[in-house]
Amino acid sequence: MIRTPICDLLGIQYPIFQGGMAWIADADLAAAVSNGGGLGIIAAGNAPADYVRQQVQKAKSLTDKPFGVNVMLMSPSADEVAQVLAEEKVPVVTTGAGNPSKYMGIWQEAGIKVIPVVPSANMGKLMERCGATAVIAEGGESGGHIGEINTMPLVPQVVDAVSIPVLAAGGIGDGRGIAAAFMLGAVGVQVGTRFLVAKECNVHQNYKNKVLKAKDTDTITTGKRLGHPVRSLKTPFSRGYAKEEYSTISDDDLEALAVGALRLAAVEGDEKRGCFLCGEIAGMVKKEQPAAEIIAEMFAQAEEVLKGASRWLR
Ligand code: TUI
Repeated sequence: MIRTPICDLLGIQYPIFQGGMAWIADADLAAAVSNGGGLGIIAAGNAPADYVRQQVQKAKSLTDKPFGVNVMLMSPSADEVAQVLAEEKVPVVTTGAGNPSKYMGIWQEAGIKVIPVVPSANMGKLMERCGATAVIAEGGESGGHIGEINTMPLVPQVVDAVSIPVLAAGGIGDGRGIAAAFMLGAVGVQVGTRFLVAKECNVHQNYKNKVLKAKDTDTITTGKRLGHPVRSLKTPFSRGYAKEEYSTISDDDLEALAVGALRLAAVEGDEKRGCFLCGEIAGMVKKEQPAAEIIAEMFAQAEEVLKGASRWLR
């Protein structure tokens, strides 16, 4: 069985976090992942603080295992959400799309373990100095908002830069990816895209079907011009946005094009106007299955891979 220091630190069975996917990762998915032995994570995304509190309370009713909440730091509700998480004393907070240092004090006072996503070694160092319990080094292969460096070079450079545990994210879709993350010095992984098709994931069925049908070359990154690159499936929306990005359109009009597109994909399943965030491992996602089964299958494969890894040695 694979156990690493992050398992003891957080009280989880398998060293795997489910990515906090905005508009998608709710209490049902988070509780299923936590009950399956990983760390389930509720995504706050752009949601108001009341919604986040309600989801946290629901997760507490669905699992007695630790779970986390992801704070999307560009959200207009980030301040209120941060306060609610301190009041609710959630076990773990992860953060994305920014620098969470202004909230570290209130979270630490509440006994919360803070695990920020970092896109660079420097950001990892900064988070360690602010008191982070661990960091998630997320490479550009992942879905959603991405940094500039990919997982293979990012993880070892973050590992070398900090003394706290590092989890690897971006491009991890099966047990081979988990084994590779360990080789890079990570103590665990965060996986988003594979959990999109978990039975307990309440995303629209059209979204699941699109991920199940997608192949390796079916994602695209857009949003670089406005400084917020995002990886999503190639769809009429993302292709149209990509075209406009290099047209004479104003920044304001470009930004307006994307408003509401995540909700249209996740909630309405709108295949024309929705933005279907998805990582590069899309082609490795083969079937809908319970979250617990996804976790068990990934770690069984990782163990096999790690046992066989020495076969190339002479
Ligand atoms: O946050 C994510 N992925 C996301 S957030 C999201 S919602 C969204 N909606 C509209 C526009 C943009 C996003 C969808 N997907 N992943 C974690 C992540 N964090 N990736 C990269 C970063 C990051 C980037 C810069 C973390 C810190 C950072 O620091 C910059 C600074 O402030 O110094």
